[in-house]
Amino acid sequence: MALGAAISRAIPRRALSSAATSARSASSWWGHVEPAPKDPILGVTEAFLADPSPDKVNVGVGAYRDDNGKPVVLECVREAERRIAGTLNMEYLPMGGSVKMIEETLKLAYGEDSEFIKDKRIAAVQALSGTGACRLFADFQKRFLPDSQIYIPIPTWANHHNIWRDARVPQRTLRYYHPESKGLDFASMMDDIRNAPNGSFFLLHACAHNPTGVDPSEEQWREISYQFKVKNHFPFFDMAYQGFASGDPERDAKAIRIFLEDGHPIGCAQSYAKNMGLYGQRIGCLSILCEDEMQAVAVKSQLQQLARPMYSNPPVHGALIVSTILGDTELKNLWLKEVKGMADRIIGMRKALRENLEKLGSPLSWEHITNQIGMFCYSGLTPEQVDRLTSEFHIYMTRNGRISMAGVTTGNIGYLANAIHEVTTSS
Ligand code: PGU
Repeated sequence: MALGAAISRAIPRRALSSAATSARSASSWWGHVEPAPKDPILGVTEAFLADPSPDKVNVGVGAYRDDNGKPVVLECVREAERRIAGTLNMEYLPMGGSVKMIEETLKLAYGEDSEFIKDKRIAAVQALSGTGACRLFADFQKRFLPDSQIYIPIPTWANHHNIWRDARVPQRTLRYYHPESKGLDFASMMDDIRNAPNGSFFLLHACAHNPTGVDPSEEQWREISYQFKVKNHFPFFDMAYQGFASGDPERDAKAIRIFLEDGHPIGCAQSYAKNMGLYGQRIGCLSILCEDEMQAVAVKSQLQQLARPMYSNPPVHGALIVSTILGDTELKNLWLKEVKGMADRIIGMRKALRENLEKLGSPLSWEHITNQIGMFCYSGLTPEQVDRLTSEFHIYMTRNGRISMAGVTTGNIGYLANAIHEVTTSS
C-alpha cells in the first residue's frame, strides 16, 4: 500500500490540514520525483548487462578481470576466508571499525615505521570503502569548517563531485590534464594552487589518477608539496589504487610520503576494492593526521559521531579478511605478489593495445596508452566515437573515452583495437 494511502486511511480526513490534503492526494506523494540520471560509470555496466550480443566487451567500470575476462578473487583472500570461516563471531564492530584492520592499513599509507603512527597522531576509522571514506571526510569538513571549499582536479572520478556536493561543500576546479599532450597540465595546476586562497582544501589522487592515468612525477609532487606549504593548503588524498600504478603499494604511496616528510597535516581515503579485489565488501579507511594525540582522539570521536546516525558501525567481514592477510607475513607476501600480477597484466595489455592499433596503420599517435599508468587509459576518443563503439561494436565504456584496461584481455584486444581504429578513421 502506498504510504500516502496508508496515512489517509489511518487518520480521519478532517484531522489533516486542508493544505496537506489539497497539495497531495493519496497517490501523489512522490509525483514530483523525476527519475535520476544514469550514473556515468555504473550505468555503463547496466547497459552492458542488458546487451544480448555475444561480442560485447565491458571496459567501463574499473574492476579487474583475468585474461579470460572473469572477475578475480585473490588467492590470499581465499586463504584468509578459509582461516576465518567458523572461527570468529559476527558481532558489531566498534563505531570506528576494526582496530587491527586500521593498524595495518595505516602502515600502508604512512609507512611501516611511521613516527605518526607511533605518536598516535592519526585519527582513523574504518570506512565503507573509498567512497565512504571520501564522504565521511567531506561531512567532517562541512561540520567543522563550514565555510571551506574544496579544489577538485579536472577531470576526476565523477563521484567526487557528487560526494562533496551532497556534503554541501562548494567545489572549485584544479586544472590537471592537458588534452593536447594527453599528459599533466603542471603549469596550470601550479597556478591554481598558487592562486587559491591560503588554507584551501585540495583533493589529490595519490596514484593512478582516475580517469586520466596521468600522475605527477616525484619531482613535480615535491614542487606541489612545497607550494602547499607556502599556501598552507590541506591535501586530502584519495588512494583507491595503491599498488595498481607501479605494482608495488610502497612505491605508490610516494606522493603521500613526500607530503608527510614536508610536515603537512593530511587526510587520506584508502580502499581495498581494487588492490585486494574486495569491491563488494566495502572495506576502506579514512585517516586524518593531527597535531598531537589529543587532537587525534577528538577528531576520531567526531568521525565516529558522524558515522553513528548513518550506518552505526561498519561491516565486519572485509575487515577480517584484510587484517588476516596483512597481519600474516606469508599472506601479505602473497598479496603483494598478486597485486603485482594484476598491475603487470594491465601494463602488458597497454603495450598490446598500442601495438595492435599501430599495426592496423592508425594515423593517430597512441603513445599515451603506454605512458599513462594504473587501471585506466584516457584514450582521447570523443563521446560520439564512444557512442559508435557501443552501438556498432557492443563495446561499453564511459563517454569521456576512458578505457578500463583491467577489462582488456588477449581474447578481446584484437576486436577492441579494430573497433577503435574503425571509429577513429571513418565517420
Ligand atoms: N576513488 C576513486 C578515484 C575511484 O576511482 C573509485 C572507484 C573510488 C574512489 C571508490 O571506490 P570504492 O569501491 O568505494 O572503494 N572507481 C571505479 C569503480 C566504480 C565506481 O564508480 O564506483 C571506477 O570505475 O571509476
